[in-house]
Amino acid sequence: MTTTAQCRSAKSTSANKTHLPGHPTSAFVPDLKAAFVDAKVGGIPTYRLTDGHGKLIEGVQEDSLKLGKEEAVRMYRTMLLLPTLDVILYASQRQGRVSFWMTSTGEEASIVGSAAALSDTDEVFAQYREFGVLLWRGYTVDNVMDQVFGTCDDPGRARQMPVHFGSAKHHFHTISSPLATQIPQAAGAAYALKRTPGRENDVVVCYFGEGAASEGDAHAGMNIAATLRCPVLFIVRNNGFAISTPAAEQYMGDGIASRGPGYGMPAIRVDGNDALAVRAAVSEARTRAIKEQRPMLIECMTYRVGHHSTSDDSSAYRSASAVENWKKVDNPLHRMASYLRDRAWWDDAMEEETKKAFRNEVVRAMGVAEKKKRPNLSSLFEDTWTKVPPILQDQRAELARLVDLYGKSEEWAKELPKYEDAGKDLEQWNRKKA
Ligand SMILES: Cc1ncc(C[n+]2csc(CCOP(=O)(O)OP(=O)(O)O)c2C)c(N)n1
Ligand SMILES: [Mg+2]
Repeated sequence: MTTTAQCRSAKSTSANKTHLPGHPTSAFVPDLKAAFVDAKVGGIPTYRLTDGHGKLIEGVQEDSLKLGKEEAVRMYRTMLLLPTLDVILYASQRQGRVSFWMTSTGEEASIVGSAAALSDTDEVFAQYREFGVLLWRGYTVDNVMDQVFGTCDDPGRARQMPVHFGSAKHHFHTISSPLATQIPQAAGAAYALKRTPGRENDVVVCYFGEGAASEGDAHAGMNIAATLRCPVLFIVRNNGFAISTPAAEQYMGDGIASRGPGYGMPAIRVDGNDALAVRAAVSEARTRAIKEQRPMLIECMTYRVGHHSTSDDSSAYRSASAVENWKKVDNPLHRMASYLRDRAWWDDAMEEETKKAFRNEVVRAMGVAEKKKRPNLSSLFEDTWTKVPPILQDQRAELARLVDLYGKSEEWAKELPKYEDAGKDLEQWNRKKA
């Protein structure tokens, strides 16, 4: 006598598909060699619309770009502002005026091209090299300087080191240094977004580098986004390096795009130095993410021209001549400028004028920020708790005591006036005086 379970098992083993819950439609094969799969490195193509000189590739219809003069010029101007800020802030760090900076040089097309494809209310979770998205959304040079110099006008109240931008107004979540933490956060935010009435047409956008993609959090975030069908765009900037680790040592698969099918999400590899291709790819991914309610993976292939940060010297692990070469090949700024010039949307005079105006604006804003006060000392203890807990009350009282005790010493007397209220705001918390 046979049981029902035995019958089912007999039926499934004789069928030509697995029927098992882990994968109900996998075909059975008896050939051991054919049963192994191996990802073909380089098998995923790279989407591009313009060649290395900014000319549309044969067969690409200009109309299909849906890109008018105004937006194209705005894209290029935003791309140009990035290196202006980079050059001046990088030099300022060397002069000791700023403590830290990270450049975007070489990656302008990936950053601005993607920003241009988003809605201003899409929620952005960035790594640290994508603050160009904020510039695209209207964050001003003064806002940049308030953050970098930690002034009393910084909405983050000077609590983050430079580059760790955040702006609720611009739907840009505050950057945090530990790599990849933004990936599960983005998945969670996208899950919340799809359950929030009125946000049906928004997505979450999560930027990260190919290095961060090796973190465990990348797996956790992408898998949960796929299984819960979260509308999130994972935009990877594959810039060839994770500080000193070259991409060739970062992964053995076909870049990061190959992971899309592994998680069950559509993926595309894009020429990240082609602003028009990045814009088109992100725009399509965004439309699909909303319509299909699922995540999308976009891998932008680009090159980090600058050092990793002001704390790095990349000559220790790559040759200066390689960098010089990459500055010329497929240069994102040259390609975009040439596209505009070919349509008579841009010329030498505009280029000169814009660069000069940007330089003046950055230097002006820097001078203003440098003279501003820092937030007052009491602000250190505010915002996290509705009611300041006893342990922080004790610390605040201790700081008040120290300011009272040492405030007139030479060093403190020099420092305190740099803060709003010059430390006087703390007097009310000094228990000895109260
Ligand atoms: C969890 C964690 N590990 C290590 C670091 C140090 N670190 C900062 S940036 C970085 C490289 C990241 O490279 P990638 O993700 O490719 O971004 P890129 O800097 O190239 O834009 C490393 C290792 C860190 N910030 N957090
Ligand atoms: Mg990288």
